[in-house]
Amino acid sequence: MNEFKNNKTGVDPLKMVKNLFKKMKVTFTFICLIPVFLILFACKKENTNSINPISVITEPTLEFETIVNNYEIIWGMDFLPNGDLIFGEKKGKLYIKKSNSNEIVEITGLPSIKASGQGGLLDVKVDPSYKDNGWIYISFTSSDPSSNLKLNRFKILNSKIVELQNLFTATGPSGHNGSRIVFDKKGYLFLSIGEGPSTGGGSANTNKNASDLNSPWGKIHRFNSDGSIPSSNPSFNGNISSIFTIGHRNPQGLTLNPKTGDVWESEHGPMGGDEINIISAKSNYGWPALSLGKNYDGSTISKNHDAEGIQKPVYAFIPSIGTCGITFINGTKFKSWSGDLIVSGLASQKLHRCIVKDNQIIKEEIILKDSGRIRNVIQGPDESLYVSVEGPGRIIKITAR
Ligand SMILES: [Ca+2]
Repeated sequence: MNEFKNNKTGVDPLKMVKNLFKKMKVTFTFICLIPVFLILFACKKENTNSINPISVITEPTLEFETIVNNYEIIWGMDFLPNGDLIFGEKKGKLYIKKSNSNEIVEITGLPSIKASGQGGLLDVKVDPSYKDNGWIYISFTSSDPSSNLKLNRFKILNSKIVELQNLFTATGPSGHNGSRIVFDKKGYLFLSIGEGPSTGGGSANTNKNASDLNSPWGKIHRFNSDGSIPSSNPSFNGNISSIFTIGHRNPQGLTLNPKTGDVWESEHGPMGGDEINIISAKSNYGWPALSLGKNYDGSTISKNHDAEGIQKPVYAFIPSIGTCGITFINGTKFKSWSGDLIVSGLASQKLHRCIVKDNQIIKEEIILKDSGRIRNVIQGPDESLYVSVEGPGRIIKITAR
């Protein structure tokens, strides 16, 4: 206002010079402050960059790719050391998919397999020392009259099975068969076997196989890789020295926890009460006396899963999801998911990620859904997940980025 007035009156040049200097001083101060603002802005941006990746890298980005398609139910699958994927169809066929190509070769010469109900060619497992010994293991229901469940091993020469050996036979009628094969870090072979013919639990149960120490059914067995019995196996008061744990209903999932070295198991409950268990020697897991589920007629099996000397499940799915193959996430590619348990769901038709902390499952979320019944999941040597889905039988590869 004064300036305007002074210009109007046109007097006092000294005051005008003073004002000019004052203006220049303000402008100069502003120009000097620009780099300071720029530095402050740059620092702020740098801080943001250093924080953002922390939240970004905790979750992987997933890519899904179907690598095997239009097969029957793919029950068992495993990787050979050269990266080839060996997988079986429940109806009794075995194949190898070559690594880095779409070529799939049928392996001939399987033993005689009876595929009906839940039976057929079940799990397929490659020996941890395959490079040295070439052994591959399968579990299956045999076509002999008593529908025995068998554990065989063999080698493959020119796409044909050779040196076939029977390591174990569970005599008696099958039904709930299990059955998974897993090796622990010490090289012991674990085989899960279901209770056999399905009945209810609790007072409705007429099938006591799972608690019968002279029945191979409803148990988890432990062998040396040649089928002999480890001298450190627990001693039950029965006549089957391969029995490691008892009281299992239908354990269709078995996997090694790479961090702890424990074997983890999944088994089907009846209506509700699908279980995740940690397998420890000479333990009883409760079936048929105890279950968190109900019988199919709605009757109660037990009030809870608490009883002296009985192992409680680490986790129970209520309602049932139809637990089948399970695997732990190992390595670094799945980032914060490392150490979590991936559980396939037949009835849920979902792939469940179970967040594990201190040997407990603290949270559950879904990775894949509405794609068909999920039969099995394994982690490959490339750390990707390989998921067997039904209808039609296919293998979906899940890669983490
Ligand atoms: Ca149980």
